Amino acid sequence: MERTFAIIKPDAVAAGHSGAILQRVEAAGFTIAAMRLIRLSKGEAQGFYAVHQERPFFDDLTTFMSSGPVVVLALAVPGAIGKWRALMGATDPARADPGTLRREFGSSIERNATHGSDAPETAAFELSYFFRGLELV
Ligand code: 3AN
Repeated sequence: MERTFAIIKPDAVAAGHSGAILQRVEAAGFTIAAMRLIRLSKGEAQGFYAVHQERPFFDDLTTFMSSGPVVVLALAVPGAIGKWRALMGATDPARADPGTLRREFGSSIERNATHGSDAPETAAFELSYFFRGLELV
């Protein structure tokens, strides 16, 4: 069993797509091991995306991620990290395959509906940034 960390981003929550995305999560066989609706502060978003702090889009990205509520999730299934990234699709919704979450619910490379950890080390960091061990069922 592997766990990954996922976010339903502010654009998707504001558009009322949380339920549809959670339905896709469950239909794809993930177990929801933890889930919370939160609003990040700018500083919390900066801490979460610290690996991107030198990138030109860092300020816009962290402003966007703190612009409204998000759903943070721990998802469990064998191969969860790769499986969730496959379900999300490419970072840019315009390049994401038909049927993927970002193609269906994203509107730009920034407002791309969902986040997912890209490796075991980032999954461990990201899960621990939002969830205590005791919260993971
Ligand atoms: P992914 O989320 O697919 O792993 P990363 O790690 O390259 O993509 O980027 C992290 C986040 O930064 C993305 N989810 C996206 O919202 C945002 N991002 C990436 N590239 C750009 C860009 N060129 N302009 C604006 N935002 C970007």
